[in-house]
Amino acid sequence: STRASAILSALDIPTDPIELDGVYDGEWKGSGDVLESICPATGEVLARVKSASPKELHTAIVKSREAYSQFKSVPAPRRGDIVRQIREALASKREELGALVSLEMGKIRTEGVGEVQEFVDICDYATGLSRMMNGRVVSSERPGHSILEVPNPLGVIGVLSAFNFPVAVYGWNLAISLAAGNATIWKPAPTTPLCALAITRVVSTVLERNGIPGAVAALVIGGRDAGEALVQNKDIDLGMNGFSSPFSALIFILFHPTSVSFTGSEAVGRVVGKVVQARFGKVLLELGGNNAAIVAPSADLTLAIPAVFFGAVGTAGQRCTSTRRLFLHRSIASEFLSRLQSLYESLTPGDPLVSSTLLGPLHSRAAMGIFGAAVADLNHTGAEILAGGSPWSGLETALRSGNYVQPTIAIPSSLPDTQDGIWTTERFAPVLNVAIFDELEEAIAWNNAVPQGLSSSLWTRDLRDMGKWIGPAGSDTGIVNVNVGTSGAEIGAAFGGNKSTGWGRESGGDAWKQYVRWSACTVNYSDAAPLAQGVSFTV
Ligand code: UN1
Repeated sequence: STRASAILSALDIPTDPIELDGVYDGEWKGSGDVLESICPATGEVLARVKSASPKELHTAIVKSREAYSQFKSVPAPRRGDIVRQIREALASKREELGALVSLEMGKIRTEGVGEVQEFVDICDYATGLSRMMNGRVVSSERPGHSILEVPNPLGVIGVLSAFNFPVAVYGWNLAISLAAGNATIWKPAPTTPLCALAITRVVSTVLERNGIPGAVAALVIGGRDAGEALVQNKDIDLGMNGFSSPFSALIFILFHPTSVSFTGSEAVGRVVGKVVQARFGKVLLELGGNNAAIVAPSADLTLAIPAVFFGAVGTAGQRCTSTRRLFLHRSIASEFLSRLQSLYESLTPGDPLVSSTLLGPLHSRAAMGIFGAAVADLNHTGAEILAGGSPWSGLETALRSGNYVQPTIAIPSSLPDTQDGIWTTERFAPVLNVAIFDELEEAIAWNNAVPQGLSSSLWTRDLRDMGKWIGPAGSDTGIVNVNVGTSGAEIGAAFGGNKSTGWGRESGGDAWKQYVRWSACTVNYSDAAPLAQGVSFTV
């Protein structure tokens, strides 16, 4: 369509019906299976992309290893300057890249642009970090000794990212990984190859201009096979012919893998975690969220209602931080729900590229299936459906093949502290389950009653509620907000979740410390060689 070709040509991506190379390791190539990029709003095929063959995957790993050997000796502030140049290059194409995210992933325009902004922000952060990745000097118990904690580059970082944030999540990892002196191999979700191509073009242009080997930021587009090959070091070793370990250290970032069912994300994460751990690699997991918002009696509803609306409906419910559970105090419940319902009723689905659209399509047919199954479960178990409850019909012609569903609010028949899958399973779709509480302690217990532990938010103006919420008897999630929704975290804080979310932390905070190898270096500058703990060992 002209809509698609305008966006692609603004990013110099050929729009002819040719097959695009999906591998970059310093050179562009691709001779594996062909993947299709499908527009979630219209169903049209946007492009065909040649994925990595097993041989190309191995070559990319070898080249990343070589690139790392060179890059690790580049001084960190110089690496930071390269990240700064990537930031400039991304910012100059913010609108174009944002439009591509909307076109291929399906999120609305402002969120597509916001995702590019998130990459820009983390580049700023990593540039600053490149002059601040400091270790400490520790007091030694021995005279004339110093103990230094030294961070050094780690190795090759494998990044497996999901469809829902096809730009920002890679950005978090790339920016910090580069500042830390590593090479990165990216395997994006197979359904968002164009975002990955466009980003890698921007990044590789900067690297090449600076004389840095392109394989410092390698790209291997592929499906499950490529992911497995990356995760299973053993196979790669065999193919590598003589290298003891192509990944001296390896971090795997795993968000919800595409076209895997809702149990899939945790299930696949469990496998990845075990496989990487079995060879003592490093693993960083970001798995499912099942995030709750709690509204206390003192909450300012004019803030809380739109925030819950955005948390549940924004990105069509496909953020790992999306609000999926809502616990309302009995005193405000009916007012809250009727105002929230009116907001839901005001929604009309539209082309995500049109700036007034608030509700775009789900990303894929698989996501439609997840939505359908969630709603069917609610219906079978006698839940009360307050809004939505089916796919969207009566769409304008251009969008009839799009993956549009009605955002849904339900009051399940069970209580949120049961093991009922309606409450305990992450459904990657805009379905919000509601329950009513009388005491804050009860709502906090419900918040903590699920396996996942990513994000949560409390709406209150009572300082005592806040104290409880962020304290030892409070929320057990990795992100704990007060009068701020569950989604939309800034890059400066560490992002990640506890429990079955995988305990990983990315982006800000101390996350960078995982992207380096730490050594405690004891240096003796005295003329004696005393042993620690006063041990004596003289003949
Ligand atoms: C994700 O949903 O996979 O906090 C990442 C947020 C975004 C990142 C979400 N900054 O919602």
